[in-house]
Amino acid sequence: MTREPQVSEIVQSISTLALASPALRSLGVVWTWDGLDRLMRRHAARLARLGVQAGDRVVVCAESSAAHVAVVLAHLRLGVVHVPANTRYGADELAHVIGDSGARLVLRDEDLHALEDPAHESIATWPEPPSRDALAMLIYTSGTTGRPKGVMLSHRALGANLGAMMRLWEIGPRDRVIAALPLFHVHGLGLALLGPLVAGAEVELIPRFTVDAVVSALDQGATVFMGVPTMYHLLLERLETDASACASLAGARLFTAGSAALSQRDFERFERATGHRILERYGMTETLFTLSNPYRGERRPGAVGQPVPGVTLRLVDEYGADAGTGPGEIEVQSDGLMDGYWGRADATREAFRAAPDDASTKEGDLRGAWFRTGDTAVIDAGSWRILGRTSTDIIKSGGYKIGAGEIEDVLMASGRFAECAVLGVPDAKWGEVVGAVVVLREGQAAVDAELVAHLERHLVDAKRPRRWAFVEALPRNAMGKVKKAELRACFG
Ligand code: MCA
Ligand code: AMP
Repeated sequence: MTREPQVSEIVQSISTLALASPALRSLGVVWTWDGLDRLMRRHAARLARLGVQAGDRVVVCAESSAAHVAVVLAHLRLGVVHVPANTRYGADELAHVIGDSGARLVLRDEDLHALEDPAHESIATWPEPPSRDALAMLIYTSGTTGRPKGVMLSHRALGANLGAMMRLWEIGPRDRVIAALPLFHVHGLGLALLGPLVAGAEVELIPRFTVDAVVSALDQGATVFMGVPTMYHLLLERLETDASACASLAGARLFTAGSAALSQRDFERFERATGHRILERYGMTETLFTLSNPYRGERRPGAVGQPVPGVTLRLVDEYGADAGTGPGEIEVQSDGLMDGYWGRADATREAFRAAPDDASTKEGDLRGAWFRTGDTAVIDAGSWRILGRTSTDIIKSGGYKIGAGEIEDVLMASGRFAECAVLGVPDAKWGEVVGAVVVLREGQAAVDAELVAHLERHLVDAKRPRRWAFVEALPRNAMGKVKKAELRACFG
């Protein structure tokens, strides 16, 4: 049983932690809670001057920095809804997030750095903290079709789930946790930054992941590293030729992986190089973190462990009937669950299966309903194993979730193709890369500079096709649906 946090643990802790103790390291500078609190108060004063109130959405599209962290904390403290955006978005993708969220304000790097100016006005007292049911964040995530949707995360969900994760992994004041993941997804923002800060750990911010920066932070006393499998793959390229880097990593306390499947091979290579068995866990923006290998106990390669405290999981077959130990689709009930997709009651309803004894599940009241993850798993000797996605339309590349539909729309809008299909192509470094199978319209050129420019304008780096296959026609079933599984063969 987990305890219900009274008010969001995050907000509560921030208001009592304004101490002289170190909270954050960033680019060689150590920030105490006092120092962060000063930046937070300056940001609160700016929001008040601009008339931004609790419940308003503020988009932050900026690199990781101490000022960025202070802005996140101020938003949580004030009840302003934090909406982080991918820093590499093009104008189009950013405009979608701003427009869809109805943002009152958009903050870029220069706005954040202005907070470091001591001449900036500041607030003297904080207002009442928001209620635990208040919306804390909107995090944009891709689905099978259309543009990314805003996942509504409440203070209650974040406080309960991040608190449970920190207790499970025994993260606390003795730790210095590396946050090298981007701050626009829940892995970096929630698990690597907010959870550890609230648990009293120090966080070392690495604005852009590089192997050098991570090795050096671990060499200088960082104790915990959280990464996506691609980061481990990149670290391993160094570790296997650099004994001193291995020694720097060997001294750490904990390495965790998630956001995509960690290969058994990389798990074993990492153990050989550093003596550490990477602790793999599983989660989703909509549910936060739901399965984890144990901190004390056997960490199994290729498995994601057991349900996190506060989370109930089940496996179901294609009709929604209990599938026992599987294989089946994972469905989730959890105190870390989202409140739905922002402005998308239709998509929210589709994402949940009402519990049999709660057929009257109302919009906005999702208690008792099961969230359908779209991930297939099996329970093997007490440990859950993710087998893959139920849909070929979701791709995971470098830990980023990518919807095939959004890319197909951009490809068709180029006017080059009669038809196209996008799917994930397995890749040792990225997990998957985006593959496009296309039928050229008559007289159209294949991939040239103009098409590349079109893709760069509309799609962030990770979403751009890396592999192309040109075919005469796409294979379709009797219903006219493209048989994507068959297209895998196009890429050998
Ligand atoms: C970049 N490149 C790629 C991709 N991305 N190629 C193929 N596929 C890709 N996805 C190319 C670039 O074009 C460039 O090529 C070269 O690789 C280096 O690019 P760069 O951006 O510098 O790469 P990097 O900085 O090394 O990025 C790798 C990374 C990054 C640090 C692993 O992908 C990353 O931060 N991933 C984390 C995503 C994340 O936070 N996911 C959490 C979602 P060229 O050299 O030719 O220009 S939350 C979630 O999933 C749930 C809740 C959970 O459970 O956690
Ligand atoms: P996101 O929407 O970015 O939150 O990504 C959520 C998805 O990431 C899940 O639905 C899974 O498909 C995938 N994922 C997260 N952790 C793991 C893991 N440990 N193994 C396999 N897939 C994972």
